[in-house]
Amino acid sequence: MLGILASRSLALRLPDAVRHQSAACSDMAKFRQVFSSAKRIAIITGAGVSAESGIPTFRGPGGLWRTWKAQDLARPEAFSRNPSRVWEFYHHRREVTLKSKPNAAHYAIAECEARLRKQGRSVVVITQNVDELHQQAGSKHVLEIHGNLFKTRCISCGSVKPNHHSPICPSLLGKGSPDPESSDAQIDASDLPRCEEQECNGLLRPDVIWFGEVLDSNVLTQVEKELDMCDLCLVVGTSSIVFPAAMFGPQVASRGIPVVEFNTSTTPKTTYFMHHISGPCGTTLPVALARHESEVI
Ligand code: BJW
Ligand code: ZN
Repeated sequence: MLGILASRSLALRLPDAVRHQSAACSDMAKFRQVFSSAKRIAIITGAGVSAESGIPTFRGPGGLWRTWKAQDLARPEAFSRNPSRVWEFYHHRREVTLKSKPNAAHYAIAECEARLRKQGRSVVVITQNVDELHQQAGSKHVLEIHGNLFKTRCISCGSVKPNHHSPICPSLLGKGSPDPESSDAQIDASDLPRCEEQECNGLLRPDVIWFGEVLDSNVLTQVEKELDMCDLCLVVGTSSIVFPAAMFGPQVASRGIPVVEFNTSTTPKTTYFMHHISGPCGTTLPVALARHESEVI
């Protein structure tokens, strides 16, 4: 009794940062407990997982390109109106991403998947990211719900092709500076990336999902299946404000399944989840997903 009173009065006197830290520690301990018995783990990721690889998040520092927010450029109307500007934006992001490497969070997820597979358990990554860093880290089961920066789609014939060229076309060489003082390169559409299918020559666009566009129905069907089957769900480095991904975690939580958020901040969905583990996921995930003492292999 005295012990409880003492720890309560101590907690009252603790500065906020220390109190949050101790809450985070106990959430980590609780996470490790549910993790040890989970058989099917779904990991939903967002831009925060790649932040420590040097790729700016959409809504954090460095999220503006020149004076535009992602939602100004990542939409079909922006591409119809000014394909040159939108290609400059994507060319810049492709170049930044090509120079980036997976970080400790990507590796922790990939290593966890490989280890658990040997135990007859599974991990699926449901990512909003378009940077391929999960695959580069070694994750095998990845569902890319917002497409891929290194694939192009022809707006005439629909052909989708992988493309890692740097630059993607000669006219974009040296273009795409994010500096707000830079002006548009105003590249003629005939010099932007074009389709190489026989006799097509249609304009190519990045094979990503823009605002107002529907997600690939095959991918969504697989996502639904995984969300229905999982017995533990992690929501990592996403602001949880873009639909439909914003609802994936709450949807799993509504089945009574533990959902744990890993983020540097709380989000509008934090209150739906069983635990929130605060901090950069390059630090928290390696601890969270490390081999548990109960694992036999
Ligand atoms: C860290 C960290 C560290 C940082 N460690 N954490 C229902 C209601 C209202 C609106 C809609 C609705 N349904 C559909 C809509 C419209 C729209 C939408 O959601 N709008 C909202 C803004 C309200 N959705 C759509 O249009 C979607 N389509 C759709 O639903 O079709 C049907 C339909 C259409 C229209 C009407 C109704 C139905 C398509 C969405 C496509 C999103 N596309 C983009 C661009 C992809 C291509 C590209 O990369 O250019 O996807 S937008 C951008 O946001 C990108 C991201 O994947 C997505 C999510 O961002 P994310 O990953 O969460 O990043 P941030 O920056 O927001 O957050 C980073 C987080 O990390 C933060 O929380 C940090 O704290 C944290 N962090 N460092 C841990 N080290
Ligand atoms: Zn074509």
